[in-house]
Amino acid sequence: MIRLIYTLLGFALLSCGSTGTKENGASQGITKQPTKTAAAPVFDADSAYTYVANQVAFGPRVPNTPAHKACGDYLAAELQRLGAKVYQQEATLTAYDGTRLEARNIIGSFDAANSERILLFAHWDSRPYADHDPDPAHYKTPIDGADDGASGVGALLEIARQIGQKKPNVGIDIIFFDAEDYGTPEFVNSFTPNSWCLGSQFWAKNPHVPNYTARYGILLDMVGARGATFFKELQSLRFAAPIVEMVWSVARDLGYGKFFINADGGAITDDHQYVHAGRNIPCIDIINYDPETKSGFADYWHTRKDNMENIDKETLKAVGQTVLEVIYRE
Ligand code: AHN
Ligand code: ZN
Repeated sequence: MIRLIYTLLGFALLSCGSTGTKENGASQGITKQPTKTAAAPVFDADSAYTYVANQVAFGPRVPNTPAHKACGDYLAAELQRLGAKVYQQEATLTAYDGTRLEARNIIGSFDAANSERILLFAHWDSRPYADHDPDPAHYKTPIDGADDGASGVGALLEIARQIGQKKPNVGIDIIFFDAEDYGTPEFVNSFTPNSWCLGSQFWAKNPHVPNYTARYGILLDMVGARGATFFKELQSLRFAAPIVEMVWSVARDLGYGKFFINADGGAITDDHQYVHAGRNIPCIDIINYDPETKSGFADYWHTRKDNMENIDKETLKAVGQTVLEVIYRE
């Protein structure tokens, strides 16, 4: 049995001090008792939802398919339209079974001349297999990936739209990584190391800008499902504890404590690990995870149920507004 989630022992949790507060400005569409005012724009959850739906409408974004190509073109064009400098990084990557994947990382840079940068990222491909589906007849059915894939990208496109309208103090890079979710399926009995996160592995070795770095990175992975919970992911705590504490504290300030749980979750193999390992950028993963469940992931995970029915604007809002607030406090 392949162990994707594991527990880290002997792990020291660092706490960072309080985050800065700003005393100016009116509350801007923040739900539930804002305790701090901020200059962050309002994250429009309807817009983010539409961005999620637009991706799903292409069909499963499985590498080497027309839907994947068309959606990639859409994402690049949209980033450009919103004012980003767009880089498209194409690579042929080898999957666990030897399949050659025509992959594309899509990068949008805002305020590219600014040397102070924050990196935001998500994966835009969707899983070719419903290998956790209750019905084994569907193990090889590609999933919609409304949450697993499209939600993070949708939230980041809405963040890009806001950044394009109001420039923050820091430069922002948004990366949509490809081929994250083509990892060895449950129905295959062999283990291939590093079969997940192929796009981020490639980028970490070949960044779009030589010697690329950023203050820190935030990964949005499965950030749109109804009833999602974001526990503090253990690799994030290990390498970027102050960022985790800052983000979770901002979320609590904004009234989103029911999503951002003030407790440790599991350690998850995800794009943030490769970005950290390859570029030495401290990265955190905001990911729907529940340490109480069997796999740690929700019941729709890698099943046909990960469709638009699964998406809740309230969850998108909690994550999107929190990330915007973090950016505009810099
Ligand atoms: C693994 O299952 C190895 N990692 C979870 C990362 C992931 C998959 N995120 C979405 N799908
Ligand atoms: Zn997945």
